[in-house]
Amino acid sequence: MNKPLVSIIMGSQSDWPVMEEATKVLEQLGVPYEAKVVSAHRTPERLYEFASTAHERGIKVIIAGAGGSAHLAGMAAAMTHLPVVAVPVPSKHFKGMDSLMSMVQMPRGVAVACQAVGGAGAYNAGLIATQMLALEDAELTKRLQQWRKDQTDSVATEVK
Ligand code: RP5
Repeated sequence: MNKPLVSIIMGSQSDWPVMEEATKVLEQLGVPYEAKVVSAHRTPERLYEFASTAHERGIKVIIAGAGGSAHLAGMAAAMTHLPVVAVPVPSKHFKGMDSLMSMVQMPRGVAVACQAVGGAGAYNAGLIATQMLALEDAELTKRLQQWRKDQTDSVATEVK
């Protein structure tokens, strides 16, 4: 596989069933990615190493998914100039409302692009990362435009 341009990080292996959704558009449109477990609170040094060196490895966009008190995206964004797309993962007790609130309300000056809670948010994280990369990639732009056309064409007019 080519060198990854998108890095998908998540707080726990248990986030993967949700975060795997982010890989779907990336695979369909041929965007190379990597996926790693990086926990803000369980592996803080791994997070520091990851976020502070991601740009040197050629990563262009980071997708960060976590549940509960989900500080992963904000902490990653604090340590890199790369765009960070946040995915609130549904949590056991509050169904991801806690994750959403901890990601969406970033104080001024450190930005994360927060998506919807759960699988749709993860899927759209892959999509928006692709759109960002397409800004500087004419071939990817063509594939993205075709992908969008195919999606539009696939929507039925009649309900049955
Ligand atoms: C967060 O705590 C993770 O992102 C995950 O969503 C949640 C639960 O993690 P596990 O206890 O399943 O490892 O750090």
